[in-house]
Amino acid sequence: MKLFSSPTSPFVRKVRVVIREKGAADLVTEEVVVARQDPPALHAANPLGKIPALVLDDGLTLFDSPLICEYLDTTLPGPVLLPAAGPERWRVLRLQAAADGIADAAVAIAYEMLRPENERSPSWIERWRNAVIRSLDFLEGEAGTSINSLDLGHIAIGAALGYLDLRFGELSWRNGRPNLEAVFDALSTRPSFKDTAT
Ligand SMILES: N[C@@H](CCC(=O)N[C@@H](CS)C(=O)NCC(=O)O)C(=O)O
Repeated sequence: MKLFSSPTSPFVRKVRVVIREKGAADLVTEEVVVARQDPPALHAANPLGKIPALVLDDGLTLFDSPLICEYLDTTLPGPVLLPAAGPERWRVLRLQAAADGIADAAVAIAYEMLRPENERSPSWIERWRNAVIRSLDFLEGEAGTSINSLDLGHIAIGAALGYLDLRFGELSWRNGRPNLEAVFDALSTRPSFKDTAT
């Protein structure tokens, strides 16, 4: 399999952590691309032009990180990261959706900041920032305080918080969120997270 990748994308990191937690690093080669430069090979794999995109050995391409993570979790041996059915499945997917939403809003702000200052929208930046803060508070109440059994929700949370550390240190997401900090600290000790840190 080939993964279109980037060392800083939170969505790619989620996939790279899943690959490592499944013990499958040897099965996946990575091609680092800059999605905003529109490489044709990425467009062939994902018409949306976004990373991550996964090319399977039979040529089928998968994109959008939740789909890629579910494919890897379902088809690879190793610990189950997304329960197949029942309330636990919806709990994990809900946490992943909130964490991915934080990453989406943070990436949108980062892209906006790349534009010339007179083209930026302060009101959109403020709206995305508020979404990040509300969702951090939501996760503080929902994500628990420790990791008994690692799941895709934890992995998505770790990837989103790691991205905030990388790009938005001034947001100080740890302030007033001891539960999230404890979960993040526990994740950060895992080889899968250490190996994919930037
Ligand atoms: N919903 C997508 C989001 C992926 C995404 O936004 N990736 C960014 C990099 S962090 C990207 O490739 N952006 C390029 C673009 O928007 O043109 C997923 O979960 O995979």
